[in-house]
Amino acid sequence: MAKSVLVTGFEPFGGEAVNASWEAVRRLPEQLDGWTVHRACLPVVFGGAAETVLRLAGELRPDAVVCTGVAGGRSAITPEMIAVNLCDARIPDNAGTQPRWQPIAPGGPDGLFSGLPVREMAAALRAAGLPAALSWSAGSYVCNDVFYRTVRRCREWGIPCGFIHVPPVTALPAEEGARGLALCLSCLWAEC
Ligand code: PCA
Repeated sequence: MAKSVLVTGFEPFGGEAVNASWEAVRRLPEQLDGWTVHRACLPVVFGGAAETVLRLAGELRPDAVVCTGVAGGRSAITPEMIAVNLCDARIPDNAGTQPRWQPIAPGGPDGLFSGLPVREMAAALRAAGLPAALSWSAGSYVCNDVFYRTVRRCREWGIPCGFIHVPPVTALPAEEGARGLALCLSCLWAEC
């Protein structure tokens, strides 16, 4: 059977009309280098976003999971290196919840490294002329929450999982975001 990857973006939040992550993900082809690319748009909701990814992953049984979100203020595509066990929301999520300084998983590890080949991804992006940098922090909002929860579960399942932030569409057009994500996915095949 063809290998597959589940790639997610997010719905808009914080009063924005679009979310660059879903704008990039929805432009990805359904087939890439012989892999099936399953695409999904997640709600910007603490806990609920990760539940959606993990439910889909349970149904689709992909060989890898790559979650993406928009990072306001960044101008480069940034594979995230580490998820932290902390929720601290500057603004409420789309369900109106605003956790402050709370662990995601009480008693869980403080940090979890990405299971993606993040250095290779950043190098591939740069080689293709796209702005790229490694990031040490996905923040403490819903993106980090999804990152932490999905990496933790995917480790149990034995499949690579991680998170990539993209810039807003005003800083990088969605077509370029999609081109960048496709390049990142190409780095994954060697890992699966
Ligand atoms: N970015 C937010 C949540 C959803 C998104 O696209 C974040 O960085 O946490």
